Amino acid sequence: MTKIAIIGSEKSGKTTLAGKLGKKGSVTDITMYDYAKNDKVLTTIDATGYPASVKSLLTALNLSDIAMLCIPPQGLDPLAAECIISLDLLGYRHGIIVQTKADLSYPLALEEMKEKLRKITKGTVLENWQYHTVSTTTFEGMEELKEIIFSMGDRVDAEQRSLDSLPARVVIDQSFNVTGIGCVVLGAVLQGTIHAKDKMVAYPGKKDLEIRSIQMHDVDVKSAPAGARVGLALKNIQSKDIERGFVLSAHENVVEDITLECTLSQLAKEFAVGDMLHLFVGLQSAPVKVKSISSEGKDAEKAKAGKKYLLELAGTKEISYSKDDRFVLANLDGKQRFVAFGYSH
Ligand SMILES: Nc1nc2c(ncn2[C@@H]2O[C@H](COP(=O)(O)OP(=O)(O)OP(=O)(O)O)[C@@H](O)[C@H]2O)c(=O)[nH]1
Ligand SMILES: [Mg+2]
Repeated sequence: MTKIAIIGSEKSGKTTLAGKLGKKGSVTDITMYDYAKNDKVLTTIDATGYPASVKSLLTALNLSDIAMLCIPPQGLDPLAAECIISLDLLGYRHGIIVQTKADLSYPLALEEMKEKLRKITKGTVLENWQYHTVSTTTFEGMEELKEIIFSMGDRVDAEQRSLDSLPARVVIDQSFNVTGIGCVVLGAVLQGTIHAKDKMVAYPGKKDLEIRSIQMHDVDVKSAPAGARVGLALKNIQSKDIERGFVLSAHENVVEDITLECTLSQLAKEFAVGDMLHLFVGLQSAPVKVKSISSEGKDAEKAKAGKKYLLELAGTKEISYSKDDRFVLANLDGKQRFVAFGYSH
């Protein structure tokens, strides 16, 4: 089961490409496209709420295992640059750089563009990503793209088997009420294996629940492994008590204020004590105020690009996380909005 996020330059053909990879399903600030044939199951996620909302971009990336960065013949625009920074801050492992609208370019220009992109992505997580060229108009490269996606998907699946035995965690992206069934949620199994009748807790709200039944791509199953996209009918909880970003787990930390060990992006806008930033972890987010900045035990007034700091952040609402979760900080007033990644101290 492969989950892929389509991001990149504005008007690069992302939505058209997503539409060629599956059937349009649910639409919020992300749009899902589903494909299932034989043992090949693919969910393609278009971050339709981006660039207006960075949350849409992070949601699409967090629900996926593979990112597809689309660059048209016009090249990299500020949005694609912001996408690259977000991938780097997330430490995103798997992806493909897709040169789109090949019918509007020619081989030499595409080759030059590729060399440019290789230079720009040097030293980032995208450094060794595979390149591929497509056109959704002439269908050039489309079959090969699907093969690349599925073979990467197989590699990701194999990796995820090592997560099956960890404690189960499921991130929720939709929650609604179905007459006669009750609370139904959609989400992705981050790690572990879930079973019908498992008792779990929805964080950060700390509501106990039981899994009544599990579906994967509309088929009833008894259990679902790490990496699966699932629909769950839940017992003992109402849909109003669970929302996007909630995590079903046995244990998560719940906090409003947090101290993070952060590394600022080389391209971050500097910030100071007292500034407001936006904190993201998984699909959760919260505005936070910078209470203190310190570096090697010494207080600092400002945090600067490319440097490491210990940041004390005062939150405004409860968020939940697990020890190894990677946080991302953004400054929503910035031109390039992503600032840093960090781990809880
Ligand atoms: N010639 C050509 N045009 C394309 C191709 N793919 C998409 N387009 C056209 O490019 C325009 C933008 O396509 P979209 O799929 O909306 O691109 P997008 O990246 O989703 O755009 P935004 O979400 O607005 O950033 C549309 O007019 C498409 O018909 C292609 O492969 N070749
Ligand atoms: Mg679009």
